Amino acid sequence: MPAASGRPLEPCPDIPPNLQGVLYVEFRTNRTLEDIRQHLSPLLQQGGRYKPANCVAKQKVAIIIPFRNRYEHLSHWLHYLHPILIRQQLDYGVYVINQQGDGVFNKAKLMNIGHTEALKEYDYECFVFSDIDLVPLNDRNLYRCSDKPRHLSVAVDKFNFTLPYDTIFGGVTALSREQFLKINGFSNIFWGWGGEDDDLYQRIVLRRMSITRPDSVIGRYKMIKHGRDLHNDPNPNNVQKLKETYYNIDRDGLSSLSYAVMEIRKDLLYTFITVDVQAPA
Ligand code: UD2
Ligand code: MN
Repeated sequence: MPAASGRPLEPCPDIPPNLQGVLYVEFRTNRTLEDIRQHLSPLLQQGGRYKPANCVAKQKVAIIIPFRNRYEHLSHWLHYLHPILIRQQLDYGVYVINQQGDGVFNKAKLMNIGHTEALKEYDYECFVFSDIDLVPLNDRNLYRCSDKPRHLSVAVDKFNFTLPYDTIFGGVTALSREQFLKINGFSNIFWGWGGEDDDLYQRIVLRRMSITRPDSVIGRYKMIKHGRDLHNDPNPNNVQKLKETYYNIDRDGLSSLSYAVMEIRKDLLYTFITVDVQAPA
């Protein structure tokens, strides 16, 4: 797009110039959406959209957040993440995918839905899938995609800032459109808590990819403390499903995704999409 002067914009630099490094993050303050909106209104566009004014962003990134009844977490996340993503000079949009009703939660299916709905709006080339309760402690942890699927939440305070196991791929991840298509997205059949992130990792390996991570200094995160939500109990069946990724990968995922959009609401800070995921009765 031409700049006001008529000259085309230069690409943004590889390393964004205004990063701060280590960040101070706390969740004791009560944050209202109205305060956050006021603060960010000159910068954002409806739907939680932003792009740098003075250069062409390296990537178009959709941030996908699975959601149900975590409004306080949403405020903290928006308060911290928008300024970070702006400093990272991304052309991005924030999509909160809200599961309607009180059926069993299905995080992975919400991720697939977010990917599909975001692509209807804009030509996103990178998808960052994030829990709502994870805030990075270092803004050098770029919310961009790389040549391999990337695990961003490497050192979470809840796990004493180490990886609880080597192949963990939950929390915050970044996959390009091509990488996500290659693995047919997430599985849709992991109802309740657990397993869907390990299944995603297995899909990546099955499609002969490997993952990358930032180091454990840059990849630090703080997780908002919470108990287990209602209707999201650990599901023992998911353990068996993890043994079947090889058989399911082609027939279960983006290729079999079925859902109904109930409402799309544009806030300045995010696009809120309420969906019926067709939970089992
Ligand atoms: C771990 C993983 C997470 C996910 C989960 C289940 C990390 C750091 N996190 O998180 O990525 O794989 O285990 O396997 O490894 N949510 C709602 N409302 C609900 C239930 C869930 O909004 O009622 C959303 C919300 O964005 C939340 C996410 O789903 O952050 C994951 O659920 P969780 O926070 O209960 O799971 P947790 O912390 O054990
Ligand atoms: Mn959590």
